Amino acid sequence: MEKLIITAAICGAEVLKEHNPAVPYTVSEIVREAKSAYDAGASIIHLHVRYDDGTPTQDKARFKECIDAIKAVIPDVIIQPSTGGAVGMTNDERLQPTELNPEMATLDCGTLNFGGDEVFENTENTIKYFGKRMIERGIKPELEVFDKSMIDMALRLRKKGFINDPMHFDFVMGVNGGIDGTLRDFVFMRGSIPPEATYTVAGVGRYEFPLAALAIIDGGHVRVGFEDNVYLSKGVLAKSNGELVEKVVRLAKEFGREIATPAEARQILGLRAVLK
Ligand code: KMH
Ligand code: ZN
Repeated sequence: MEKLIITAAICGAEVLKEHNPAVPYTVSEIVREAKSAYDAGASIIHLHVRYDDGTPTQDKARFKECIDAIKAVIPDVIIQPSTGGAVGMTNDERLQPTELNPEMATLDCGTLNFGGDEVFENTENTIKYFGKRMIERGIKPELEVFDKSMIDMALRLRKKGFINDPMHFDFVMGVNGGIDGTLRDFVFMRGSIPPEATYTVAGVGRYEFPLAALAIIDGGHVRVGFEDNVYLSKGVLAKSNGELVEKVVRLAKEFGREIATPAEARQILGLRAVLK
């Protein structure tokens, strides 16, 4: 079985220090959390950035500052900026980090309710626009799918040339407004992608570790981190993103799955660095 790629979604756009005091806002806090995840075994950092007061931003300069600071400490880690940003941002605002030519970035494949009156909007034209940008810049999209219909949208847009093979999906499961995080849902999502595609699973809240275990057994990959869940176990806050990654590494060991280094993750995902 392929080695396990662990992605750490260290920050997100919505989770706050009120939820867990270790949620990073400042550049140095973001570096601290990225390093804790990397040291524990993460090869990819899924990155949102904030201003010092915690406000989410897609500002290119802030992304550059954070990426440079992370790379200064852990140069080989794969940085995967978010192009989802936060609910309500415009397309061009969200796309700013792609101007820095990262190896990967997220590509959200549909619109969904995001709690209360919030709608995370990704029309077909938005997905096409983002997909085209990523092809032009050689950025590997992580296809974020919050429901089965979003897999179908990604497959249609692949046929139309807006997404290239090999596809890499991120099943984000358990969001209020998206697909639930049950075993049945996981099997449905997993069975709906092409056989040659790779996937990672990001279980939200209490689904984080059960879904991680399923992906480990199945040969998929795993995302954990404060963006998705702030608890190490029921009622116990994680002290760092690294603690969440350590738990995945322990599970992987129990099931005999080795952990991929960033170089191995680049190979598995066919990132730009290995295609040259
Ligand atoms: N913050 C959410 C609205 C992504 O990173 O691409 C969107 C999100 C997805 O987190
Ligand atoms: Zn995100």
